[in-house]
This record gives sequence, structure tokens and C-alpha cells, in this order.
Amino acid sequence: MGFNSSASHFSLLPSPFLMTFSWRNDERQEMTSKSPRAKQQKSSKGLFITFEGTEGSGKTTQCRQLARSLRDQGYQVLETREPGGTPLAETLRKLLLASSKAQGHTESITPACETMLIFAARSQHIEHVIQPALAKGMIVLCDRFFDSTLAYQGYARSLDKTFLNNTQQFITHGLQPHLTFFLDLPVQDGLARRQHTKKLNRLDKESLGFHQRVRRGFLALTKEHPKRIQTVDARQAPHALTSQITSITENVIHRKTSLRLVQSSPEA
Ligand code: ATM
Repeated sequence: MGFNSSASHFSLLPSPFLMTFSWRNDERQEMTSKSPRAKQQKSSKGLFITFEGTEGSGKTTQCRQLARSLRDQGYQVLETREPGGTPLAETLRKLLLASSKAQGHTESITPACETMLIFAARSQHIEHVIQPALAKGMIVLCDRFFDSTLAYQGYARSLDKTFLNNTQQFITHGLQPHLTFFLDLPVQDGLARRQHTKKLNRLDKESLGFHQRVRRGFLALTKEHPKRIQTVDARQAPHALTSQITSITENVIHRKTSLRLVQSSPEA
């Protein structure tokens, strides 16, 4: 044969893989130790914490409680969320979460379109909000991040996880949370809580099977990243959960001596 086997292998793959392959090479070049982006990543002084969980697990409340507790200790804290966190990303969030009927049409959103809107929103969020706050030495608390993409789009929608990981690398240049809380709750308990608390969005209305695949996805991720992802039992009373989360965070702050966290000046 007049062509080598690896070239033929790639030519048989669908086009997103081909893009992924070239992004990987670009990334390798970009992240060499002398590149500006590698320096930017190394110079990040702050602490990046994410909250993950299935519907109704209470992560938004816990994120807010942790922010309050850290601010009481003098830390500068940024609370944010995904999808969203910037004006443009919040506009993309609306497109993602409203039903097509609410948007005045009947066109269903494809899994690929859903995924790309999430990554587009994340790119804006990282560049304009997360990285600048980390560079200042702030603690960034983010309600959902890339583990949600793997759980919802990867495990529940069955999109290719290698493609998702490579696209994440392409937009984040390697930025990863230092610490992630996974608030674990049986799916039916969470969905029952949700019925009472908020207007359901397009993803809330997915089938029970979908939400169960999401939870299984998160559980698989906790096994893959046992150091970064701390699983907490979301069936506990909210105040007990807050104390557990606060104590884990304080341990991480004290252990990571390389952090240069900014403190608010005491009030006069
Ligand atoms: P919250 O309900 O936690 O605000 O999140 C909005 C939705 O966005 C959530 N589903 N519901 N219901 C999960 C979904 N989402 C993804 O599908 N992929 C992602 O990467 C992120 C960040 C969120």
C-alpha cells in the first residue's frame, strides 16, 4: 500500500476527530514552558473550586454558603456559574436552557449544538472572568464546570469523551479546578426536590434514564479523579453539608502553600 496506516486511520474518522487531532498538536506547542499561556497558567495565584451534582442536589446553596464563610475569613471570593458568568455566556445559557417552544419555534437542539454552545460560553467565561480573578489571587467558586459536560454530554448524551476532553483543553489551555465538590443524591430525591423549588428548564425535563446516566457519569468521574473530586452526601442537613465543605476547603487552603490568596483589608 502506498500510504501509511496511521494516515488511513485518521482519514476514516469523522471530521471532529480530525480537528481534535490538530488541536492536540497546537496545544502541545502552545503549552511548552516558554509560551505565554503556559506562563499565565503557572502564574495563577488563586484557588479554583467547582460544585457539581445532579438536579436538586443543593450545590447552588452550598456554593453561596461557602462563599459567605470564606468572605467572613477575609478572603476575596468570586461566585460564578456555568453555563454563564459573562453577559454573552448568559445569553448562550438562555438559548441552551429554554425549550424551543419558549423561544418561539419548533426546531430541536442537536447534542452537538448543545455541546458547542456550552464550550463557547465557557471560553468567554474563562477568558473574561475566571482567569483574571485567579491571577489576582481570588478564590473562584463555580457552580458547574467541565465535569458537567462529561456527565451530561459525555455519559448521558453519549458524545465522544476524547473529543470533549480535547475541546476542553483547546479552550482552557489546561486550566483545571484545584478542588471539586460532587454533591451526591439519588436522582429521584433530587427531581422530587426540584418540582417544588423552581421552574423546570429543558434539561430538567429529560427522562429519568437521562438523569440516572448523568449521576453514573459523575460517580465514574469521582473514581477517575479521587484527589480533586470530593464526594459529599447531599442527603445531609444543609448546615452539616456546609460545615463539611468549609472544613475540606480550609484544609486545601492550608495545604497548598503555593497559593497567594488576597485578603480583604480589615474594616476600619
Ligand atoms: P443548573 O441547573 O445547575 O443551573 O445548570 C443548568 C443546566 O446546564 C443543567 N441541567 N439542568 N437541568 C446541566 C446543564 N449543563 C450541561 O448540560 N453541560 C455543562 O457542561 C454544564 C456546565 C451544564
